[in-house]
Amino acid sequence: MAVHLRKYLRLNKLPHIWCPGCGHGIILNSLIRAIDEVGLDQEKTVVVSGIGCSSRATGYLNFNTLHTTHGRAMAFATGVKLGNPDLNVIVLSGDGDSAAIGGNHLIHAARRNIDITTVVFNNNIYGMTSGQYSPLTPKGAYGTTAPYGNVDQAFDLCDLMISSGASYVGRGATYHAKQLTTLITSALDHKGFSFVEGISQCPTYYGRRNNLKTAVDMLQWQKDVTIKKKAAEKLSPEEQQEKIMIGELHKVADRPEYVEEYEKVIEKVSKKEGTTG
Ligand SMILES: Cc1ncc(C[n+]2csc(CCOP(=O)(O)OP(=O)(O)O)c2C)c(N)n1
Ligand code: SF4
Repeated sequence: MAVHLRKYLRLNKLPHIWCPGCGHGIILNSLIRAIDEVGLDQEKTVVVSGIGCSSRATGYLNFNTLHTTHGRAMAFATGVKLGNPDLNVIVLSGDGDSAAIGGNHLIHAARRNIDITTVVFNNNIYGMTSGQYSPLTPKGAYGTTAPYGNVDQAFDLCDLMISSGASYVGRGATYHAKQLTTLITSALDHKGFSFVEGISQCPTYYGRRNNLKTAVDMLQWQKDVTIKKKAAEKLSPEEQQEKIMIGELHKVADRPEYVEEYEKVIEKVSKKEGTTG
């Protein structure tokens, strides 16, 4: 890692505990580079995570960090942002953490368009608890709780975020680490709820069960299956079904932001009650 980026890490917490070949470190690297690019003030930045391999990231980041309970990162983050709107608030979460137990918090944060940036580390599985299937495990894929193939239809979490009201949505992958950095940079720059899904690899649990035995196999799979948004637009709907679209998927600049809306109400009521000058 470049020397000037070391200040963003708690070096005394390293080496990290992620398995060899895990993609989560690549997403952390992209996040750090994006934070540096945007020039966020370390003292004014709060990073919140839930529980899971992905959520270990807050342990390594040298910011104000909250490692909260499973699925509740967004609820804590919403409280932090409303308590002090001057803070930059970032949520880091796994696909299980954000889309299963934390699913309601996530869609309501998007609905409110609160100025929080969320990065979901999507390894398609519950990594920390040894490979149970998650809402993002593809139909037919294997997990410890899907030994004969998952029968559930997976969420497209980016589509869910767009329809819930998120004003910035992007999807990247660890294979395309530079693009992932660019997406997180744009998300951090964006005012309103910004969401980036980072496709990550878990060779230990997802890979081994799905005939992708090594991290290299998993990265090759990402390379084969992902397609940039512009290129995808040239494909038929059937061909698109076979691919995972990456890039900036959605951006609107004019949706009212939640904290600002909330503050307008406070100002109006304060004037009425005569509690402001
Ligand atoms: C309330 C509660 N339920 C279940 C658990 C057990 N648990 C810990 S991590 C985890 C899943 C993590 O998976 P994911 O969010 O996909 O992240 P990953 O580990 O794959 O990065 C679960 C179910 C818990 N800690 N708390
Ligand atoms: S179990 Fe999977 S997600 Fe967790 S650290 Fe290992 S490779 Fe990464």
